[in-house]
Amino acid sequence: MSTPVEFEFDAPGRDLESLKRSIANKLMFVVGKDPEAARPEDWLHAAAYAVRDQLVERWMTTTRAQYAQDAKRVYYLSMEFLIGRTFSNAMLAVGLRERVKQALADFGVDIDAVTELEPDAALGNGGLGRLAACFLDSMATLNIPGFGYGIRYDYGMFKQTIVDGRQVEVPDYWLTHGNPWEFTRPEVNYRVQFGGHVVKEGDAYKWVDSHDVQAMAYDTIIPGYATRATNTLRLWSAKATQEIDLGAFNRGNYMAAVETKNHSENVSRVLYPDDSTPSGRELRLHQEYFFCSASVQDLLRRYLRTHDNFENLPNKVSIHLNDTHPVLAIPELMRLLLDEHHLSWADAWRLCQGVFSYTNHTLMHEALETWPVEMMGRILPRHLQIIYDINAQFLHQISLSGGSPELLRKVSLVDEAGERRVRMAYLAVITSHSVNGVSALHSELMKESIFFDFANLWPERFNNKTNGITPRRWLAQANPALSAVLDKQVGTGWRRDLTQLSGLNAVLTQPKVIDAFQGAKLANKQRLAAWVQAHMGLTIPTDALYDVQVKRIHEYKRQLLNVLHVVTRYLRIINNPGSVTVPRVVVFAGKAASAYHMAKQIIHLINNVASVINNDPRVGNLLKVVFIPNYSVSLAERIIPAADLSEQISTAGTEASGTGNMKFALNGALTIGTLDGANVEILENVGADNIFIFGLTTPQVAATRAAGYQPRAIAEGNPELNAVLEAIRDGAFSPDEPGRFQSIYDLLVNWGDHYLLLADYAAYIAAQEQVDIAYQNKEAWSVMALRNVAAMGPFSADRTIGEYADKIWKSKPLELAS
Ligand code: B1N
Repeated sequence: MSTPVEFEFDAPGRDLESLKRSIANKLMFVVGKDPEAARPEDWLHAAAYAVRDQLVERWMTTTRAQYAQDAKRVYYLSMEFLIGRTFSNAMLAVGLRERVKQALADFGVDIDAVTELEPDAALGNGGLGRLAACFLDSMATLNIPGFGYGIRYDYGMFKQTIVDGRQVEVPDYWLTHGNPWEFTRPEVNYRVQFGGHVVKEGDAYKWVDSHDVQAMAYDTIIPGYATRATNTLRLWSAKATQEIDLGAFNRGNYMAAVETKNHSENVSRVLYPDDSTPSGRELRLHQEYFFCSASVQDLLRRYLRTHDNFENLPNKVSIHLNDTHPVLAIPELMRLLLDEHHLSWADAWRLCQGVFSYTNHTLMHEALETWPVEMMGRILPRHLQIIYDINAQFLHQISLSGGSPELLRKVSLVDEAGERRVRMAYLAVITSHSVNGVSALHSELMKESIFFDFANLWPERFNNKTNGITPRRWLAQANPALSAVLDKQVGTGWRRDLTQLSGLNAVLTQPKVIDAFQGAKLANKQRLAAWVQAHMGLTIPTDALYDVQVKRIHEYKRQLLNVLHVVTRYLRIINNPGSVTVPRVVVFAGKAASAYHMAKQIIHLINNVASVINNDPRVGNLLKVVFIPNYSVSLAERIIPAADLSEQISTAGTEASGTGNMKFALNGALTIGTLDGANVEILENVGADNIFIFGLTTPQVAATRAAGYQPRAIAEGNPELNAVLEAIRDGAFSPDEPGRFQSIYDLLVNWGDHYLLLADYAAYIAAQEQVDIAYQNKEAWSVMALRNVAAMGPFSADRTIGEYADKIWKSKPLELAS
């Protein structure tokens, strides 16, 4: 780095008067508003800039320390970062929430009202994107020098509206009012090439005649909690290399002149709304390469500021691949090392193996990304060559060590069956020094299924890192009521060391603790009920059991199984009055991928079931069903703290981990769930008496399928189930169109019920009956819930990131003066 510059500046003051002056200044000089005319959004922006100032100095201190200590940097490459809102989180991190609240109040502004105006940064679909956001929070909090790299989508996850019970997608242009948290970096930009072809000049390869797009950086500060460390999330936006096509412009065709520009800039326009499935479209491949190329160029440039050769790259750089979406970073790093920096193949390959590590997030076969060779050759001709070369060397090595032709075919990077396709997960596994799954069960299954042959070849490469969640957002911020109870009982240290919650075990049977817990839960139900009333015009009781399933809508997650229970309960209430005594509010929320027809049918069914049940006078407050539209991080923060029961009911072996399961338990909900994903570890930590486990295990699922599963026989053998299915089929919930849900009936009864809902139905209903019995003893229930809270220490993302840092990245915390 250059010689330090002597520089005077006013450190942003933290006292009330300084904050007020800062907010007033921001309103006038940055937002450009007269306080007389300022709208609530303007106050939000002014306050956001004032809070951001508190982070900037830390940010620079951290960067300087990284250079001074020549620290190893971790680059977390992810197509998705599901950040949510930033204002509250930033205030929490710098410990200024109460003072900012007071400052705003002194201007007559209600902090809660303006907080609600901030749009979510919804640059992700679901669990994978939210995990990336939790990881950034934990890396900063643990002083790990980390950078997130991703795409600054103009349009994030679509907004879900419900029209006549159906999902309708609306674009999410989240940048309408500007984004006060980002720093635009027009000077940080890289050329990203597409198309063209490769020419050989002597021994060297040149990629020519490409059409190019510029990647331009936008930086967001990621604060650590109660530390001076901050990290950076750098998101790339596509800019045309040429503003306009001068040729076309001069010929007088203005529209054609700007068309190319629009075309280039489409690369970062919109997030693909598919969760747990690949989209396989050409624009997606452009997006993946776009951000990989910019990120790898950027991190190499940073490395070369302080190093004059690449020998130290693996000691100074870790590149983590969040699923296969960023796997093109591998051939891109190879290309840059070979073609731009003229390293030998052997050196370049050794360096790649030293820097890359990979996390797998799903086993579902249809979810594994592959790209047609034809498409990749057309868009990324040099990368396809490099992939071929990697494959040739790898297959050669396998055959030298006695691999059969059959094995070679199975492990090849190119799937030759049908249209030839590149298997991105295999490229990740072959290159990475570490391959991890996201829960103990998933990591085992990963070795037995999709990576079986590779786990035989390199057992030492495979490991588990069970997911975690940040306690800052998911407890301190989302649930102030419960946080206050915990602070009183175990102190405030759990925010940085979640295992301190185990201190609850010593006090959780005391009546005053139980009372306080119940008070917090009630307050959270009231907060949710008020939202449902205000936004949906629906009244829900606050003395009922809140039974909640919020997550993406997917057949494997089995929202339909939950519906089968709801309808069972409904039929019991009307056919057998008095048989159901525990009032429930069943809450659903979640988005369906826009092209996923069956998931959309499920949403339609839930809404139709809700309107029939909610309007049936025989039911009253015994059962209410709510589908909350447009599930998001900020809605999760409102819904999860209000839950009593957490639905985690995926078919065993399908949910890689789940992280919602952890959020609910941390907020004092009991889980009803299968032995799937991280539910297994939640069970181990809370104990079998404090969770409702039901259903087939993973081996039983396999055995059931292998034995020739007959869902129709199950339906016919269970009159109550049969009545439920027939009610759905015959239009009890769609009287205006009785055949509407025939396809759902068929899915379960006639088309094989792939996810074994009917096989698990009886066990699920029995578990729900146990829930009712348990809930009738409110004290005992609260004690069980508190035991869950007390046991959530291991599910902090700080634990997860600590393990990644130690075992995979070998990165050390930065030393910062406090
Ligand atoms: O990743 C989460 C896990 O907790 C969930 O169990 C898992 O389903 C989720 C393609 C995915 N796996 N795969 C995806 C997302 C977007 C996409 O385009 C796949 N998401 C998961 C965190 O480990």
